Amino acid sequence: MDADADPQSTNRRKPRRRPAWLVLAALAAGTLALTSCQPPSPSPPPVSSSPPAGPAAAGDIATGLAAPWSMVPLADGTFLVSERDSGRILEVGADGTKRTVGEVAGVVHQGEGGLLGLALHVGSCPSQEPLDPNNPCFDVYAYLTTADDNRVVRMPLLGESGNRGLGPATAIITGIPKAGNHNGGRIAFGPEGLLYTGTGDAGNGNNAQNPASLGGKILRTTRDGGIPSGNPFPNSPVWSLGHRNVQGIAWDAQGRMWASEFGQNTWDELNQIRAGNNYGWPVVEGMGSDSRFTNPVLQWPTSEASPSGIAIAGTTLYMAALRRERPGPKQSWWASWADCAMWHQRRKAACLS
Ligand SMILES: [Ca+2]
Repeated sequence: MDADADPQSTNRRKPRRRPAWLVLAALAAGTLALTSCQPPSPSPPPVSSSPPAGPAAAGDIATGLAAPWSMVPLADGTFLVSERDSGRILEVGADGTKRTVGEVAGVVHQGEGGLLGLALHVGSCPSQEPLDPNNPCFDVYAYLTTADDNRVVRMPLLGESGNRGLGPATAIITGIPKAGNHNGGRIAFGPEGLLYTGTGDAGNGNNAQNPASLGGKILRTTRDGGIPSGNPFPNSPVWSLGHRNVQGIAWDAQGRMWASEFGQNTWDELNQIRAGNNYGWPVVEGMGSDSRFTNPVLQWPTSEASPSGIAIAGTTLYMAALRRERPGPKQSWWASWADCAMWHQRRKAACLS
């Protein structure tokens, strides 16, 4: 969730309101999904505002979660869910049962900072050598705000379904700027198995254009935090720059990377991410004519939606978004399947084919 959407944010463009009820929706609850596709066009394709013809809401899976921010599926059908404010990771069963797996040490919740993104990767399994391919062990990666910075840590996921716990945390990436808002926070492993981390400008747009800052970037590292070969800048984890607040990253079947961008006053964006490219913030918001910067593939007025998590199924990109109720005929809230902290009233579409 972007800080702009947080009631405590001091830099939001409009007040947002979170529903009193929090719902972890099923995948089928993709009511907020972005389903209408437009043919590729050299100019930004129009954003559909028509109701999606895709998945229908299946109902609540789990309620009573405190600012759930990220969730990752496990092979047994359960989900790991991060609670931003409490710093807890929970396992949530398909029947809605909730259980605390552990509390991530060092989480300091302030504004939209706290325990944010989660990701899973096969771990090193020190007690299980050689690795049993039929019973791998996993590490949980978590992006969190601490007293000093934003960082990514790794913890062994212990135990079995219904009895899971967390091993000790190892810092993987440290020194990402923190603030009350624009903390970024989305992490995911790309198709080649490397770790991508979306950061925010921490309320200081200069960070996004400063190659020495980890703020306002998408980072690419090894699972240990090292700099992999092929990164665009020497000895740097920076994969792309010029971002305001990246809270959604995903890859399509062709291996192309996409990211959502939460705009300030004018345009939200969907960007196709390429190594070394500069996406313009804070010099340009939305489409521009400066050849130094890469324009978004899609943009829409910030009054329509506030984008966060994204996911791709087939050629449809689903984007969770938050928007307060508008004047006029009352519309319903929909729960996001992509990120349970996100809500929206409008659907955004992107055709990736
Ligand atoms: Ca941009």
